Amino acid sequence: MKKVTLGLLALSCLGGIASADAPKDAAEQVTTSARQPARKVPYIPAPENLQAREKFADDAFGVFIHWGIYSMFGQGEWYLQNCGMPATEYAKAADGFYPSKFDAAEWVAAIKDAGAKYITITTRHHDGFSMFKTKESPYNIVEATPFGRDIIGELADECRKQGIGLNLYYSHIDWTRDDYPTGRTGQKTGKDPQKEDWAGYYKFMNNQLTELLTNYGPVGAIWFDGLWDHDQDSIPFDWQLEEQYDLIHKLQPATLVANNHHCEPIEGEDIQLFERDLPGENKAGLSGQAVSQLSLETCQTMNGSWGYRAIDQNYKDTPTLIRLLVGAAGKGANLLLNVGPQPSGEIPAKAREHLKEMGQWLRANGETVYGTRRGDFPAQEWGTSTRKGNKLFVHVFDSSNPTIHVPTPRKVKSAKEFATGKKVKFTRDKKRGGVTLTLGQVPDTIDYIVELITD
Ligand code: H79
Repeated sequence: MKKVTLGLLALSCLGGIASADAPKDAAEQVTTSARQPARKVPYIPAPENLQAREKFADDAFGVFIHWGIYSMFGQGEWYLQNCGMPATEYAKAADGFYPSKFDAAEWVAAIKDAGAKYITITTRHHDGFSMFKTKESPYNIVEATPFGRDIIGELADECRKQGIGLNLYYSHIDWTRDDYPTGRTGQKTGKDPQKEDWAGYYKFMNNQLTELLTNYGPVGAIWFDGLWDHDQDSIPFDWQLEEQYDLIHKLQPATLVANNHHCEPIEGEDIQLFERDLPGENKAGLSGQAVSQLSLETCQTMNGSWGYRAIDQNYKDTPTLIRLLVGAAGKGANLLLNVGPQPSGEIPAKAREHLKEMGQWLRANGETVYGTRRGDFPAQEWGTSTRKGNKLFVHVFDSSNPTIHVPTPRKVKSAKEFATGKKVKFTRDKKRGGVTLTLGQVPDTIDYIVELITD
């Protein structure tokens, strides 16, 4: 295995796991660091890539899909590792994978109706099972299941037909292949340590990435996950990201490279990801990293699980999800909201219901979310703000106070209720700066929106 000790870019990012949903062995405070070598050749994003970043930020809302043979066990996507069973036993599930109700057209229609502008789907998660047609391993949906269909291909076609984007999740970890050098996770799956071969595994990944970026039309983003598997190696593990990122950008210059390493962005990445927390917040313990100037995305579960977990019916209600989306937009971040389809191929009914309600809300209020950038100030106890040109949308989640202070540094010219166009009284706050809005008696709503015109 190639080990690099020179030219290390030490990125310190502290992450303590506090979430009840985090893997069991992650209960203690941990330190993670990307510790990857600096690039040899500086990364200069192509013009179409820069454009894609803006389009990505405009899109504001995507739906994440975790689906694989793990869904059949109904215990989340980490089941192979958490259960500690041999990968050979786990793999037997593939023989029974027949999602008789899978319909790409239905998925895409439901997701589009929710107001999401793109889908990010797991093409291969840490279990190592490929959900697409690949020549690189027989352990894939077309060859190893009776279903035999390339669901990534079907989804790609439908996304194109219905006019939404497709991003592809790709795991850096593999708990099944012998050639993947085992890290902090997946130590009990029976891989043969004698057969670890980083060079071989790296080639395998790059060949699969080439398939993904060649066979399915335009790919919005490649969404990596798992770098943290080797963040505590005594000799920093070199994932050879420069060559891998360059390969992606060479195959599709507009494809955004994203990596869920929980650290500050590494050169060559086009967007910055946050897991289970809004940028700058760290309640779940995976997001202590500084917020960069890149376009941002926060992924979050609709209940508490990524892959289908039968016992987890603990869904966030629709107002919470809408405020999450608006709260993300207020910080300049997209929300990537997860669903975990069932073994049948259906999206759970509760998730469908919430998506539908989000769509209803977005059809009325989407103008204050899509195409906006972060607001003029950090989130306030009453809510947040988003900006589009000279419009500042003030989003009031808690309207129990008849007046609120809006600390914008810009001069406010007018204020009106977004829903009705009715004028809203505002006075300049000479002491604190910004303006005070007099809301009066406001109906209890998910998000009371005031539109300010500023200079
Ligand atoms: O795909 C979903 C999850 O399966 C994956 N990312 C999302 C999008 C994910 N896996 N683990 N986590 C998220 C939480 C990370 C836990 C970690 Fe650790 C804590 C990584 C490093 C420290 C636990 C302890 C796992 C490895 C060591």
